[in-house]
Amino acid sequence: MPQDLRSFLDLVKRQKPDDFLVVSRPIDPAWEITALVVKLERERRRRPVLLFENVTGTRFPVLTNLHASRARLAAAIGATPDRMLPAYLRAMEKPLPPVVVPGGPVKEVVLTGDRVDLRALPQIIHHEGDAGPYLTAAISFARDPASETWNCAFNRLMIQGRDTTSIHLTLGKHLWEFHRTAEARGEPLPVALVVGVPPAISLGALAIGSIDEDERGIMGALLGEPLELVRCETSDVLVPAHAEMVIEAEILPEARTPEGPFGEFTGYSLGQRPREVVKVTAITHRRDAIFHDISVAHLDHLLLSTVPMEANLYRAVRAMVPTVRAVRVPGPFTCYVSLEQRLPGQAKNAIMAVLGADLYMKRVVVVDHDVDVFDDRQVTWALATRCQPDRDLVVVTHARGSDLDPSTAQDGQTAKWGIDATAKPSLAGYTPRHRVPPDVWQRLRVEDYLP
Ligand SMILES: Cc1cc2nc3c(=O)[nH]c(=O)nc-3n(C[C@H](O)[C@H](O)[C@H](O)COP(=O)(O)O)c2cc1C
Ligand SMILES: [Mn+2]
Repeated sequence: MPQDLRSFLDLVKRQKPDDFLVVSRPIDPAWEITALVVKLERERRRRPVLLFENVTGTRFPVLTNLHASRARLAAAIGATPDRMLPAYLRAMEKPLPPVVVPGGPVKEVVLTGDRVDLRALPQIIHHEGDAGPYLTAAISFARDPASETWNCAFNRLMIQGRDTTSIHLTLGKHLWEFHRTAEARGEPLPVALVVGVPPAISLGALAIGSIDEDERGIMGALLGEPLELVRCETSDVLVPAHAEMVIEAEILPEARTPEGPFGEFTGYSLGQRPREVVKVTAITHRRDAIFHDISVAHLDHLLLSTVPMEANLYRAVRAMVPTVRAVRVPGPFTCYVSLEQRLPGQAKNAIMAVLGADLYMKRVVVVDHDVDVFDDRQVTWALATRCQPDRDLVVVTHARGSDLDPSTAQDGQTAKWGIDATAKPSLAGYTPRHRVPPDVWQRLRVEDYLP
């Protein structure tokens, strides 16, 4: 799979021309881009990749909504939508380490010193109440100050000046951990913020695992070849050679600035907090760079996050319960699991596996394998008819979750709950479901009764 965004856009144009919409009419980056994305989805049921050629206040074209279709995400890793989970699991199991190359198109333009200017980039404001323009498609690349471990993640960046942004580091996540290590030494943390890569790289960045696991290896496995990296101009950080743009920077020690509110995946505009400060040391980009934006809190964002989450949770549950059938993340902080329970108690183990495997998970529902977790009505039915809350509800208090959950007490300290909605003592021994006798079902043909 090619390592650049453009080749993937060409693939979309070739395979599904209706999925690619070029807009030449001028558009205001304040709210108009998000408004168009959401209206296309709600009023026309369309989720195309959008390329805005003429964005007010900038010379960079803006690309958004790239990830708003599961078929597109699957194509980006050489799979079909129903084979995406196994393809992702294979990449997690067999990462391909990256390689360093001498140069690449991301270095066509190199801006350092006074020539750095974040205000020349598209100043995209996504939702009402957002504190300012944000970069939403930047992937952070950083090395642990205390080891050779590398980490990649998406982190929202609020543009705060010519060479300054703030960054949202989820408390307890890996980049937050690296920054705390650097800060304890009184040092800045070198970081590169990579904008404009194909979905295979973005999906790899979102892999959830131990802090020792290198997302760059998963990116390589998803691409089908080692990720090619080049060294930054102002630090030793390594970045994808074929990206559209790289913002080289440092996260400062002992500096905080107000960040947010910002409309987020939770469905709320929230979270003004003192957050870490990023000083930009260089910007490098392709000569005709495309500026990639993620339509945050809409399908572009939600579908992209869900694939890696479901893969990780499936892997975690399967380590406990070999007969797990399916895992779905239907919304924020929520997971549904279906399994073929061979022994009483396996549903509870699945609950513990999910809550232990993902910081964000807060509610888990476990159902038997006859329930389709991709159908909310079936899950609701199982909850109503196979569950006694005094027996089947597990509550864990004072755990850690997302600091973007408005119901949490302090910055993400949260209770978590799991519901065992499997039939007890077993599905085989449970009250039978209603059905028409099978011989009648086989025999009767609808067309015989229609005019
Ligand atoms: C579009 C998008 C924006 C995101 N923004 C943030 C963010 O601002 N802060 C954050 O901590 N995580 C953010 N995330 C989630 C992290 O990237 C994700 O949890 C990642 O797995 C964390 O990496 P880690 O497990 O290596 O710590 C975002 C994800 C997406 C898809
Ligand atoms: Mn990580």
